[in-house]
Amino acid sequence: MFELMDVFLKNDPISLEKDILYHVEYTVARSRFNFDDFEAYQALSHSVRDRLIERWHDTQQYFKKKDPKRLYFLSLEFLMGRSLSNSVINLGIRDQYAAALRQLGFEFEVLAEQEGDAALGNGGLARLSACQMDSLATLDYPAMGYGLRYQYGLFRQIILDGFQHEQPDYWLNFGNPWEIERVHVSYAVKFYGTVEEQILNAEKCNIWVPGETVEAVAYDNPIPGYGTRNTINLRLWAAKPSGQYDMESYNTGDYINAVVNRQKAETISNVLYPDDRSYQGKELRLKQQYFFVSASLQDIIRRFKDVHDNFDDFPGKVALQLNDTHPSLAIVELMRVLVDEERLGWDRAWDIVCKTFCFTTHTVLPEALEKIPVDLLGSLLPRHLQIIYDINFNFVEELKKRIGLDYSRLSLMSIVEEGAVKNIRMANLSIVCCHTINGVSRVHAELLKKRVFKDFYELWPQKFQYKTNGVTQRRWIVVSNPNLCALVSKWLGTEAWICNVDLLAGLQEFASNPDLQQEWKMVKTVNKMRLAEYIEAMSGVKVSLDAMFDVQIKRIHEYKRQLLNILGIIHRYDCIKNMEKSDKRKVVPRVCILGGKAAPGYEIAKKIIKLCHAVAEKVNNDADIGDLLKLVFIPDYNVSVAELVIPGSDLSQHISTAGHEASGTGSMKFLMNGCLLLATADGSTVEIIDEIGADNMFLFGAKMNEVSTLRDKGAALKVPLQFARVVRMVRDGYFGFKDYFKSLCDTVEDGRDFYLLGHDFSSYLETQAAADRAFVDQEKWTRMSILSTAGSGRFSSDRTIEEYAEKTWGIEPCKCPS
Ligand code: 26M
Repeated sequence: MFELMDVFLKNDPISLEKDILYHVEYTVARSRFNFDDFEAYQALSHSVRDRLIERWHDTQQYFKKKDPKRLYFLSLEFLMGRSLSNSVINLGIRDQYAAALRQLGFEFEVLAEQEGDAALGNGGLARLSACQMDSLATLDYPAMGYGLRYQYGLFRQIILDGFQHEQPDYWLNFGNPWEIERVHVSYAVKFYGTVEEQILNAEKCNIWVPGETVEAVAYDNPIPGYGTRNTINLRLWAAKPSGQYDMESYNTGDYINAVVNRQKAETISNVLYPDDRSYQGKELRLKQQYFFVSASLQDIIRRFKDVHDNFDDFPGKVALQLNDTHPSLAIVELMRVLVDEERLGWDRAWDIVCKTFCFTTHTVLPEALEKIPVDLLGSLLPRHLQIIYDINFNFVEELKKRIGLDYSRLSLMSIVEEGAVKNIRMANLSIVCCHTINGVSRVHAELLKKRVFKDFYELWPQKFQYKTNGVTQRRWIVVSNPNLCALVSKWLGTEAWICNVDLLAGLQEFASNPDLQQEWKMVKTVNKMRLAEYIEAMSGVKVSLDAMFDVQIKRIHEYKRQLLNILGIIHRYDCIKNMEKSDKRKVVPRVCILGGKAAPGYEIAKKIIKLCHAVAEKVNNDADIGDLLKLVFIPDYNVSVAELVIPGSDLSQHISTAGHEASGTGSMKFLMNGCLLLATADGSTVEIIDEIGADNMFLFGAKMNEVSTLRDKGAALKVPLQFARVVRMVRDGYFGFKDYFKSLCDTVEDGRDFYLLGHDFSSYLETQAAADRAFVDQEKWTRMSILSTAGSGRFSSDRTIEEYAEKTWGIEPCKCPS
């Protein structure tokens, strides 16, 4: 018999070296005497995978034994990025692996670059899920994530002649060592069909007779915590043809067609939908949502029933978190299972559902709230539509008792939107059925209460909360900025901040210390060098390390105002062009860096990308300008590009029109890395000001309470001459493509400037000038930079997750013994 410890893998460099060679030979099937970087990466990651699996098994066993209340995090999107570095750092064996690889003639960093990103998400919401999974694991919470295993992640952006083109991201091409296929964990998911009235035990009831079955197969992705044995599970579902054959078509001899049709089932999990906030009613998207929700709930209910036989215990053992409304059909599905299958009766089922679900919304735009056409839902999920109608009937009856027959309010709050096309309002459904509705920042919560969900807030004020977003310092400092990590640990005399990021505040007392300042600048310069090399390789543009690296990286959207940034760059270019030679010496050199994807159907966003390239073409090739101004667009922005760009930037821009960014999490990553922020008072920026003080950042622009008055002024709104001048340059074809840019210019002129670029332009330029002045004073700048990192503690996802655990989910840590 083995002693338990015998099966544990050893982590000293010699054992790791042997283990890597084992995987070269037997997993990758290459000769252990001859393998390249990619093969070495594959072997290395399989070796890490083994260690993850060990901890993962122990954690799942321990959770099972302890049977605590668990959190299930349902999200259609997870932007995990790369796993290798993160895993070995969280496992605490990075140095041992690096030593083992050196013996084999490889460098850890080089192999880490071989990995592609797991990009199963669009942007903020999806990366937030990934950061939160890291915190859930690190803080030992008994939690599990559920999502979809898309075969194609977010499209790859390629730029041809300055235009964005989309290419498929077939990320599984070279295998994925970070997942474990669970062929035996699979569930049948049903669609279409009819609802039949039946009599069961002398009771009339509605029974769904589905028409199509697809199989959901589990793929488990272990998520290791930092400094703990706990390794939680991210379970992603893939669609496979069902094992239930349609004998009819096989018997009629149409074998080929029968096989081809079965194969169509797989399309459900084929591709991630790019974020299109004004999208409505795509059948495949709805199928994805239900497929994922149904499989997850079957899994959760099976786990519950393994130990419990009374559903009244369900809310005490299960918290279900809806990441936006995308998984909100889970509410209806749980009702259906409890009423139709478990036969609990409506009232008991309703009580359980309401105590189990909570919902977080990630938007402020009412037009971005998800709606599903009734016809579509009725054909795909007929029984679910009935249940929604029943929920709505009860809700509206209740509401009438509370507010009387105020029909306009009743119709606004109804889950069913009447009109030419009848829709189900998924946000209303979620609010009615969840015990808690969370916003993602303080001001977001205010907007939800005062505007977006005002009527619901008046009805149920106690349901509304907020948890300001956070990001994980493990990925955004430890993995991506190892030099800063080492420096911070040296000055704080401890690595404890990696799990308790509030300790970063300890840097405040050294903010003016010349030695720290010197070392701090050194770290920044080394990171800027890496970024400069990348920029040159990607775009051929050589940039000076003395210049201020000014960065805006995020999805391209009008409200995020990349256009304001570009118009500001045109203004800067124009000023330098018209300067006396002697004045040019005073110009603070800048490298302006933009990156981000535009949704494929979002024309204006695509034009912004093209404008950026057109301006870059002119500016970068102008001999009068030289190193004083460079503009680079980094193609195919994703998580691993962010890991490279953020540590190497001096200044970052978060310049959405006030009242439009629910939170914003990019700013927090820059803040942690000591990059100064140039920002509007929007979303989480307002809270960053509270932490580091307005003097340590560059703020500008209309305030949230001014926006609607300014908008109402329309064409009467005063706009500075400089603004008119730069827009005119674009209009007149100074950067070429005159006709193409016309509609883009139209969005910001003649009273149509919805996002107030014209109004905010002067204060934007003034603030940019203030940033220039601060940069010249390197001592002041470095002090501000240190204070940014020192003040970033509140923006750790550890804090967010602890708040959720305590105030929303009611779960407690469950630490697997080491
Ligand atoms: C919609 C329809 C069809 C396909 C995809 C979508 C869709 C996908 C993602 C719509 C919105 C999606 O994400 C919204 C989002 O990322 N919101 C951001 O969430 C962050 C985390 O809370 C916040 O920091 C950002 O402010 C917010 O914009």
